[in-house]
Amino acid sequence: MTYATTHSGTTPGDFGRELLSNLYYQRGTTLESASAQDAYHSLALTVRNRLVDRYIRTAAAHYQENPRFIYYLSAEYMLGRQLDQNLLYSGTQECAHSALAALGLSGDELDALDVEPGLGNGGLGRLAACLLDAMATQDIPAVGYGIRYDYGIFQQEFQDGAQVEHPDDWTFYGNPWEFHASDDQQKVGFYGHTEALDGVRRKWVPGEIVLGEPSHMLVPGYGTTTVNIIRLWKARASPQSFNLSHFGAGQYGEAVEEIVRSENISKVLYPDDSTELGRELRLKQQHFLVTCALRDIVRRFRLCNSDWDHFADKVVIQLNDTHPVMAIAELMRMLVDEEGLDWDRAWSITRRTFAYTCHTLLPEALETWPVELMRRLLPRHLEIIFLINHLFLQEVADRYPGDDAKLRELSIIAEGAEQRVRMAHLAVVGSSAVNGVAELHSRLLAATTLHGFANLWPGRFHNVTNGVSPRRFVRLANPRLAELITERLGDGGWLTDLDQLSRLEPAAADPEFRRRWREVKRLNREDLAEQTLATTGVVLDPDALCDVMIKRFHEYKRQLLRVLHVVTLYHRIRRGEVADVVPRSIVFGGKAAPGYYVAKRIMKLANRVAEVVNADPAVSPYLKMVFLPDYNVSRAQLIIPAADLSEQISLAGKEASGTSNMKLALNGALTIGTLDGANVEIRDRVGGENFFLFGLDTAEVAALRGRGYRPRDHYERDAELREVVDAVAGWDGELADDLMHRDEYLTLADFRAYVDCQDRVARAWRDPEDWTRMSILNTARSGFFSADRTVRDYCRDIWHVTPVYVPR
Ligand code: TH1
Repeated sequence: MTYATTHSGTTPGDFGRELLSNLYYQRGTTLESASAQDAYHSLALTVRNRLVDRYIRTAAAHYQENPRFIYYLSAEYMLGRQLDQNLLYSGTQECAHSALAALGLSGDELDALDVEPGLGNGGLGRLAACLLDAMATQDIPAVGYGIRYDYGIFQQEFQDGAQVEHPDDWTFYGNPWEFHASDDQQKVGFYGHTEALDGVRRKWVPGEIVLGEPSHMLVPGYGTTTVNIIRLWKARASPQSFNLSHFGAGQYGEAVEEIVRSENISKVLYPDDSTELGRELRLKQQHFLVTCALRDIVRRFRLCNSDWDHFADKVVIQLNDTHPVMAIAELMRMLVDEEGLDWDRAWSITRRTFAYTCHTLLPEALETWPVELMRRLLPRHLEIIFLINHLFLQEVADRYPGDDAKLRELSIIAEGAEQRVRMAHLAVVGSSAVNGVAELHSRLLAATTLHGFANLWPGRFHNVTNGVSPRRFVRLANPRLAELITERLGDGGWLTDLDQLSRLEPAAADPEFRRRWREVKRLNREDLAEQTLATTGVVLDPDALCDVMIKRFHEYKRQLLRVLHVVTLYHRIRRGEVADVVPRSIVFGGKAAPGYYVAKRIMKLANRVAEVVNADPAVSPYLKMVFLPDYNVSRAQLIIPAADLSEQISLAGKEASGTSNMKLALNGALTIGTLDGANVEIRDRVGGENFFLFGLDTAEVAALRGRGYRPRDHYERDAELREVVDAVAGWDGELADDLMHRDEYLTLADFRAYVDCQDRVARAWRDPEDWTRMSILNTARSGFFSADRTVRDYCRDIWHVTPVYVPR
C-alpha cells in the first residue's frame, strides 16, 4: 500500500542498527538487558531523528525567506500519541515494523508505552492540534505556543459509577519527543508597582520574577518536508528563590516555599471546559504563557528584521479563545514602555498583529477578571487596558453620540458591584479579525454576544468552520477504511486533498464495495468490543448498531437526553414492544469538570442505567450500554472507526461547532442531531436524506422560552416520557426534579422528537444495503471538514500568508 508521504529511504537494517545505537548511547544498555522503557525510548528517538533533518531544513528555509509567520497561542493542546503519528509522517512505519520483529521486540508492547500528552480539555485543545497538523502539511510557517503542564487533564476512573479523578503525570518516565532549551529562558514579572516615565510611558517594577523555560516538540507535515514546532513553557524559580537561611534553621518547607509558588504556575491544566473559573493562578498562567510567547516571537522577528513597522507584516498572532488575550496588553507594554514607540503607532501595530477566534456563545464561558485582582497581579497591564478602553469608548461616543447604554454595552470594563475586565471585548478591540467556528455560530455571535461590535466594525467579523485532521482521524485511527478508500481512489492523495473523497460517491451504488465497507465497520466494532471487554468487562455484540456519544460532559450537550432514550428502549424491551427495536451498543465517553456537580450526577445516572440494562437477560440481546472511562484522543481513535451512529444532540444555539460530529461523519457514521453548530453544515453537505434531524431550532428555542417553558406539560402529555422520568426519579430524585421544574436545556421539549427520530434510525438500520449506501455518502461528502480546508480559509480571509516550500 502506498501513501503520498515522504519516504525516508531507510531500510529495516539501517533502522534496526540505529535503534541499537540509541539503546547503547542514549540509554546506556544493550538489547539483552534493555527494559521495555529502554526499548520504547530508543524506538522513539530513532523515529524522531528522521524528522530532525526535515526540521533543520525547514528552519533554514524559513530563515532564508523571512516569511510571514503564524503564531498560534493556546492554553490547550490535545496532541494525541506521537509514536503512531511520527512513524506515519516519517514514512518509517513498515521499516520500523520489520526492524522490531528482527530484533525480537513487540511493536504493540512498545506502542502501549507511548503516553498521550493530554494538555487540553476537549474540542478547543484538539482543534489547536489539528490546525498545527494542517499548517505543517500545507507548508505554512507556524509555531504553536502553549504551557507545558506537569499534569495534563486528569485520568478518569469510575467508582460505584461516580467519576474519580487521578493526576496525569504524563512525563513520569520522561518524554522522548521533547527538546529542552534551558538556555533560552524568559523572565516573567508579577505584582509590584508602576512608576512614571515620559508621556504615557511608565515603568513596571514587578514584585516577583518567574522564569519560563521552553521545550519544543516537532509538528511534521504529511507528505511534505515541512516540520514546524510547538513551543511549550514550563515555570522555573530563579536559583535565588531557595532560602538558605530557612534551610539552615531546619525550616525545610519555608526554604522551598518561593520555588513551589513559582513553579506551581505550570503545574496543572485547569480541568474546566467551556466554563470560566476566575482563579488567580489561572490568570497567572495566562500572563505567563503570553509573556514567554511574545518575547520569543520578538526574538525570532529580530533574527531577520529591525523595523517595528514591519512587525505586523511578519507576525500574525492567532488567539485561541480569550485565554491568551492578555497578549494584547503585553505587546502594547513592550512597544510603548520598553521600546519607546508612541501609543498610536504601537496600537496600530498591535491591532494589525492579532486575530481572535471565539469558540463559544455560553455566557458562563466568557472570561472576565476582577479589576482589583488584575491591579494587584498585573498593575501596568491594567493601566494599559484602561487606556485602550478610554480611547475605544471615545470612538464609540463619536459614533453613537449621547448613547450611554452603548458605552456600557461595549466597554472592556463591566461596571457593577465589582468592576471586571471582559476579555472577549479586549480581544475584539485589539484584533484585526474575529471569527466564530461554524456558520451558525459566527452568525449568532454577530447577532447576539458581539452584536454591538459587529455593527461597529462589520468587516472585522468572519466565519471559519472548524475541521479535523484526516491523517489522525482516518489514516491513523481507521487504517482499514483508509486502505479501502485508497484502493478505490487509486492512491492516497485524498489524505491531503480531502475533497477527493467525493470520487467515492459512485461506489455507494456498488454492492461489492458496500460489502467491503460493512466488513471494515464490522472488524472495527470487533476491535472496540475486544477493548471494551478488557477495560470494563461488558460484552458488546459486534453486529449491533454502534451508537456513540463522545464529548465532554456538559448539560447543554444533553447526555441526559441520550440516557432518557436508553431508558425508553429499556422499558419497551421489557414490555416486549420490540417492533421498532434493533440491537444496539450504546457507547459513552467523556469527562466532567471535577467541580461540575450536575454533569457528574448525569454521569453517575448513565453508569447506573448501564448496570441495569446490562444485567437484565431479557434486555441484553437488544441493548448493551458501556461508558468507556478516560476518554481521550487515543480512545477516540478506537471508538470513532467502529461507530455507526453519531449523537450530536445539543440544544440548538449552544454548541459552537463540535468536532466529534465531523470525525464521525468522515468515518461513515450517520448523525442523529439538532440544527446546532457544525451539524447544520454537515447536514447541508451529506444531504438531509442521509442525516437524522430532530428537535427545536434556535428560533423555536427562543420562541418557546418567550412563551414561558413548562417542562411539566410534556411530562403530563406523554405517557412514555412520564414512565422514563419516574424511573429516573427512582435513581436520582434531584435530576428528575430539575427536569420537571426547570429543565434549562429543554430536554423534555425535545424528547418526543428525539425518540421518534431514533425509531427512524432503527428502521433504516434494518436495511443494511441502504444504511451502507448512506454511510459511504457521509464519508464521500465530508471532505469539507478537513482541517486543511480550515487552514486554507484562515490563510485566505484572516492570515494572508502563503506557503514556504522546503526542499527535500
Ligand atoms: C469548544 C466548543 O464548545 C466546541 O463547540 C468547539 O467545537 C470547540 O471549542 C472547538 O472550536 C470550546 N472549548 C472551550 C474550552 C474553554 C473555554 C471555552 C471553550 S469553547 C476552556
